[in-house]
Parts: sequence; C-alpha cells; structure tokens
Amino acid sequence: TKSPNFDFNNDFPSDFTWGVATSSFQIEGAHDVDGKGPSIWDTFCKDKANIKDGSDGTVACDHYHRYREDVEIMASLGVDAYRFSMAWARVQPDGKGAWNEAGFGFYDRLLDELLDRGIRPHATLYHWDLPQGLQDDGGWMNRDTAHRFADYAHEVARRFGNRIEAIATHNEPWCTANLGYGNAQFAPGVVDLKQSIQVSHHLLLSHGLAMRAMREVGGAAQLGIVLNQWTADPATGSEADRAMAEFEYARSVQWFMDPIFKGHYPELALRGHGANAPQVRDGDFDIIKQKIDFLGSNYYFRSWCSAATPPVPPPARHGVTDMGWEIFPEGLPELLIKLKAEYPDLPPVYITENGMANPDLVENGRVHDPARIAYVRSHLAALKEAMDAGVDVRGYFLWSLLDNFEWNSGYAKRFGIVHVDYATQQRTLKDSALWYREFIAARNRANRIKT
Ligand code: PNW
Repeated sequence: TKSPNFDFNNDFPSDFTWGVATSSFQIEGAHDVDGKGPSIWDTFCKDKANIKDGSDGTVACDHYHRYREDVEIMASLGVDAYRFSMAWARVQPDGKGAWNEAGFGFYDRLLDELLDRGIRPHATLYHWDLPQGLQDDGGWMNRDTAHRFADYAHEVARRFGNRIEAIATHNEPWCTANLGYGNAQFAPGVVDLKQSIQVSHHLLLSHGLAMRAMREVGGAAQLGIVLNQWTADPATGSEADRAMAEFEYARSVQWFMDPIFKGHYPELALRGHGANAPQVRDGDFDIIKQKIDFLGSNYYFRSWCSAATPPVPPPARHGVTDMGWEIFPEGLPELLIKLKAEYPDLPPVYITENGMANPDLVENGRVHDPARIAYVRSHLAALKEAMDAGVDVRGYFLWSLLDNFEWNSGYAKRFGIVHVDYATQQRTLKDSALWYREFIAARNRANRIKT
C-alpha cells in the first residue's frame, strides 16, 4: 500500500524499542480449543448484560489460528517488539495441577514466528483472564491464588525465559481490583470496595511471589510489572478538589508503586481506606518489594478530580476519544517526571500501552484515522520531553495492533492500527499503521546513515 504523505521527525534514540501490544482474551478466540479451560472472562461474557454489544471472546480476532498472518503484518510494519499476554487457562486449564502441552505449543509457535522475523517478544502473564477453576476457589480474594500464580510464572520462565525479552507479571492490577471488584465493569463482576482493596494486596503479593519464582529459574528475560498510571489534577484550586486529587493519586498510582519500591502502602490512602484497609501478613512487603528490571507504564488519560456536584468537567482541549476519555498528552511527561522524583530506584520504563479508540471509518478499502495519528504523535512528542528531562524510557508499545474485544465495550470500540472486519476476519492497515511504519522506517534510515 502506498503511504499517505506524512511529515515526521523521529528523534528518539537509535536503540529505542518500537512496538505494538495486544492481550490474549482480546484477540485469540479459540476459547475451548486444544484443551483450554474457561477463564473468568468466558464466564462474565455469558451474561449478555455485562457486555455493551452482548458479544464475547469465543472468536475475537481468531488470532489463535491467524497468528502467522498477524506476525507477518507486524513484520511489514517493521516493529522491533510485540507485547502480548498468555492465557493462563490455555497452559493450565484449571489454574492448578496439570500443564496443557497443546496450550504451551501455541505460545511456542508464536515465539518462533516472532523470533524468525526479528520481532522481540514481551510477554505479560496475567491480562485479566483468570482460570475459572481458581475463581471457583475464591479467585483473587483467596490468598492461595497468589501461590498458584507463582507456579504458573515459574513454568513459563522455565520453558520460555530465554526466548522472551521481557516478562511482566501483571497488566494493570488497578483494573483487576477496581473494575473487577469495585464497580463490576470487569470480571468477575463484584461490587465491594473492601474486597477490591484486599484483591489489590493479593495481586501485589502474587507479583512478588512470581518475581521470586522466576528469579529462581534464571533466564535472560527482564522481569517487571505493567501498571496503568495517570496524574490526578484538581478541577479547581478548591481545598476539596485538591484533597480529592491527592487521594486519587495515592490510591491508584502510589498504591501499587510504594509497596514495590518502598515496602509499604501510602499513608494517605491507607488512612482514607480506614476499615477497608487490606489484611497484610508479616513478611508480605519483603516479598513484594523486590528489584524489578523494568516498569511498564500504560498511559491513556489523566484523572480529573472534581468534588463538586455536578462535577466540573475536564476542559478536553485536545478532544475526547471514542471511549469518552480526555486526550491529555501533557500528563505523560508530568507523570514520568513525578515518578522519577518520587522513586529514586525507578528502573528503565517502557510505555507498554498508549493509543485511542475511534469510530470505524472504512472507505474504499482505506481506513482513515487522522485522529489516532494525531494522538500518537502528540503523546510521542510529550514522551520525548520526559526523556529530555532525564527519564529513562526504553520503548513504546502502541495499543493496539488490531481492533479487538474491548472488554465490557465488546467490539464497538476500535483501538487497532489495523482494522478487523469481524465478519470475514480481514485485516486492513489503517492510515495510522502506515504512519507508524514510516515513523519506524525513518529511524532505521537514520541508523543506516550513522553506521
Ligand atoms: C487497558 N480505566 O485497559 C488494557 O490494558 C487494555 O486491555 C485495554 O484494551 C486498553 O487499556 C483500552 O481500554 C484499561 O478505566 C481499561 O481507567 C480501563 C481503564 C484503564 C485501562
């Protein structure tokens, strides 16, 4: 395909990692193929009221059967790396007990395909699809699930640890806890603040146990975690708005960072949680507070904090996405610079997700998505500012390679730089994919001139 005429200037470091990201449940489909067990998302989708368009993940992008084509697309874009997740219930159908060789076989083939194409694999162990068998035992409310997770991490590291560049334990534990147990937008669909906070502790514990188990194996992979992060801005200068923003930052960002980097929960959030504070056992923080090799940071928007009724809306000077999320690139450097100041031991950072949903705009075989290109460009310019200010950022993964199952929004929200026609499973590069390809190619040209 001929690229639209883009002007670009890729002034990132020559060894910066350019990637795309997906997750297992959102793209794989093949929900019961080759011995895969059900996950809590298979279960959650059975209640049609949970998903806006009543859809589910049984087929999704059929990536399980089309991974070769999808890797081929990535190769054609020239990406350096691919961030994907493994479906725990594919490799251990019940979440405990026997391993499923056919399930491991899929990831083995995927890794081969990627490595053959020179695309470096970045794997996430848990992107929300808990085996239903573990949910039946209490899921993340059951402390034992953290130990089951460590067993799973150990096995993945043992089998694949030398072929994966980076392994993240969790994707966005904030979402698992708050959307899964706080407001029931996500599986398992519980509404209970106290439980959501206990779950967040078990997630952090499971991260620590998994880190330990994987370190024990050794292996070349860098080990870390992926958090969704934002700055929290008060809507006005009022005392109430400022207090709200401070608490919001503490309960969402510091809540996951402080245990890992400082070995305790943030005081302000603990106090605010009061009787809902989690049960923590002696030694838990020693398990959680371990050196991580990288921090994955997912950035989509800032948190806008207004204590007024009705709340003062965000200015949204750069518009909002199809998700209704305010576009605010300025928040990215603000966040990263703040993290660097707050956590002196901050390891190298990867932006493991960033991107936007916009409506389907197929026109004569072309998909024009200028808003997505503008979104990515503005966030990359902002990211460069953070790097110029001294934040050690090593890579950027655009969310997402493909239009896919957007959780409780079903297929109605499209995040892909590659369009998927779900009736035919046909993939079409959107203008944003063509732009990304040229952007990466500009770096490659510059590197060739240098050497
Ligand atoms: C992330 N929030 O989800 C996930 O990692 C992806 O699987 C998902 O497709 C992508 O972002 C787009 O939604 C989030 O409400 C979902 O704050 C919700 C929130 C944040 C991230």
